[in-house]
Amino acid sequence: MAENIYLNTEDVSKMKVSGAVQRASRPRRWLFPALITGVLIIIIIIIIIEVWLTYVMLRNHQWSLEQQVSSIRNESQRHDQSIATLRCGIYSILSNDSAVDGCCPNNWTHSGFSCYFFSKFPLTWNKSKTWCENKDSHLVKFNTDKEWNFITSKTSSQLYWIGLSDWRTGKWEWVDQTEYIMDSRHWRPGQPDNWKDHGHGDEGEDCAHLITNGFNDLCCFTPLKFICQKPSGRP
Ligand SMILES: [Ca+2]
Ligand SMILES: [Ca+2]
Repeated sequence: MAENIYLNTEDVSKMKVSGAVQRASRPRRWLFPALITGVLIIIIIIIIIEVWLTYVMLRNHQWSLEQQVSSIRNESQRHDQSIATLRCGIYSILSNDSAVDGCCPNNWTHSGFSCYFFSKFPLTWNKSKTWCENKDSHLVKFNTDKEWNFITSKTSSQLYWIGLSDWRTGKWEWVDQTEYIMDSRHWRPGQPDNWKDHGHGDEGEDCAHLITNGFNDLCCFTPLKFICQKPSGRP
């Protein structure tokens, strides 16, 4: 009997010790998962910060490159203008005619610092662009109100491709990839509408043309007349 009492006391003692060990080890069971979770959270935060810093760095780099491209483009335009002026001066001397009208080629119209070609034949927007480039010019850009008034006075209600599109980036830009700042006064009511039922694939309308004092976006594959522009030799 005494032995049983002794054994029971011993068991109770062991159970107390076991309980104490379990209570002592319970925090350790949570410690490892908590540590892993903490480390993972820190790693995720570091990755997010690195991705964000890389994004900011790339954006700054892109902005810097765009500024350089813009600067080079402006320099190129000034260069083209200087060449046109020089060529016009030489032509004036050789022809002994000081009143050469802007030194524009035959069938081109002079206004301000530009020569304009109003085509009498239709091409798609891309072919129009290439046609102009082959004549050392580009599809027309509208830089000033004076230019707008001159060109719209010449085109009346006819449709002409101009150097404006959104097929490359989804944003409207000039043909030399310079930014176009949306001016709703120059667009026909409700345009641009990117209409998609034109039957030339799933793309919307990505090229702009001029019609009766306003722009409309149209499927680029549509053949239209077009307007080219290049620097004149003198204003
Ligand atoms: Ca479009
Ligand atoms: Ca449209």
